[in-house]
Amino acid sequence: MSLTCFTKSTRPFEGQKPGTSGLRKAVKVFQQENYTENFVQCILSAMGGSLTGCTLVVGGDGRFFGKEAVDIIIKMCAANGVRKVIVGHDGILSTPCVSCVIRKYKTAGGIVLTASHNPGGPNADFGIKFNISNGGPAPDGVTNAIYDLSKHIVEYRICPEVKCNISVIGKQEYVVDSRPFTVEVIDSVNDYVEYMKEIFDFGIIKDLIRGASGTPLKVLINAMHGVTGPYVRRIFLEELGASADSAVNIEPLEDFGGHHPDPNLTYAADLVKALKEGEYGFGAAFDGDGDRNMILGHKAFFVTPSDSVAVIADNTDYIPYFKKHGVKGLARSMPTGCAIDRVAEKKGMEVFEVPTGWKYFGNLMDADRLSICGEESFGTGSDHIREKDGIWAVLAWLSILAGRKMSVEQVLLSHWDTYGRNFFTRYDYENCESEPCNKMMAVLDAMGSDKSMAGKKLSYGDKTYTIAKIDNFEYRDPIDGTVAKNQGVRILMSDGSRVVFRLSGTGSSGATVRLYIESYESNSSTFTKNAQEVLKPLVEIALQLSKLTEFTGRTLPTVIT
Ligand code: VG1
Ligand code: CO
Repeated sequence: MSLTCFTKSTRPFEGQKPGTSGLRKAVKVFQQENYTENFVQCILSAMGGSLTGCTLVVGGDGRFFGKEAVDIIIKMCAANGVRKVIVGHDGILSTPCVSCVIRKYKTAGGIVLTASHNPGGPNADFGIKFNISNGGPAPDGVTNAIYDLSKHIVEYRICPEVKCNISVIGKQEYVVDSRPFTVEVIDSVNDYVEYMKEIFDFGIIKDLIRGASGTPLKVLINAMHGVTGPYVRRIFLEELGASADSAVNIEPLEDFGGHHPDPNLTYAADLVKALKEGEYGFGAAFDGDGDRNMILGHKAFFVTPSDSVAVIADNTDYIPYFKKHGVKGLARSMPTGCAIDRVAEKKGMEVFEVPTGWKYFGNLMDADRLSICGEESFGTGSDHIREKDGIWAVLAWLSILAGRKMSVEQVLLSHWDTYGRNFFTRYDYENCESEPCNKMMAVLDAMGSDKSMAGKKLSYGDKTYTIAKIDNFEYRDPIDGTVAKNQGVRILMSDGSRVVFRLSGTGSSGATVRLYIESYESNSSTFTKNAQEVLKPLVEIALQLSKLTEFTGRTLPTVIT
């Protein structure tokens, strides 16, 4: 029996503009009649000629409203001429896994249902992201096209008769408008785990954990009730033989247990606390959709994400994937600390500075100019896929610890010994009012064209910095020439220290100001100092210069990392 499709008329919704990583809004916004359907139709329509007969991957981080969204997407894919949809079991696929599956099965792209590190549940956030055929987040050209379509949409296509049970693994076949249509529900972790076993030597990591040649390494992995739970169970407990108490919060929950599924020192405080007690030698946490990671050593020794990616880039000899494929180049997002630049310089490699957001790395990887990259926001990854990858980062770290026979702290100390230390911190002022934040950014932006700023001396306590240059970061993609403007105001000091201000593009309401501070030290007596103390003068200078408290009314940040 051929199922019938319908064209339903609709009206545009305002603000369906994807941000740094997809469209993120309150669940209640997505639940409005036609809201989700409109956006999905715009994604499908933006695919143009590649839509008919294609295969798409659909999955998400298991948050509230995810299953409803999967159902809508399947019904709309059926009606829009898609040939096949590959869905994660129960709708569960981590963001890196979606990227892996898109690439492995050479599909036209995928739709990821997540608001990543934003809280979930009926009163929290939902999100929809589109990934293209390279497995990476859609570039600006595509998301702009989706947004333009959303402003003029008058109808969408749906086939309500396609009833699909996503809790059963296997193929379900349909005939829709006389065309065959297939939904294949896949195991959420198999493809990803197989790939990780190709990239890393699981035997070596297993030996490290069980202490085959010395003391066992006790690890604690916190999945924060996000999507990584099933991956953690399979990889760390079953494959790598870590004891059952090595993994916590591994049941994905629709509301992440009421927490922010964001692996940083504030929101993963329970991991920090457990590591401080000293029983564990290694700790890690992931965000809701599994693309972010936080790495801690014994006694909660904190590895900044900017250092983490630099260490991985410096130690690729311990990772079989890089021995096989080589390392073509390195990159970081603009606000990320510059530790990786030093590794690139020493190794004679290209290093790229791109705007915030993983979508800017994809072209460089596709052109074979980039292998390892990261963001200060706990994102680390490589060209094995086109998303940042939390579990990959942990496996990379464990491979390095095994190879170098050192603790996390020793690896960092040896890294700083070679390269010096880029002290880095980020202050987030979440949920501010938008207007005053926009004004503050405009004032900072104007400083860029104020000739009197260069050479200006700014002091706090006995520290004095001289402004070398202020600008608003602009990026020209070296591969396709597209230009991304207004990516954050940079205040560059004459000694190489940097202050960066930008507004978040992942919030669902209001504004979040991010203040990034970095300063470099080559004197080894400073390496073990507390970053907050070292950076305090520069933070204070940044706050005075921007008049942040006057504009936002905030005297303290919500999160410091
Ligand atoms: C934040 C981070 C950025 C990251 C993005 C998506 O964006 O700063 O580095 O790529 O989140 O991460 P913003 O615009 O809020 O600063 V995730 O884990 O949400 O996919
Ligand atoms: Co994420």
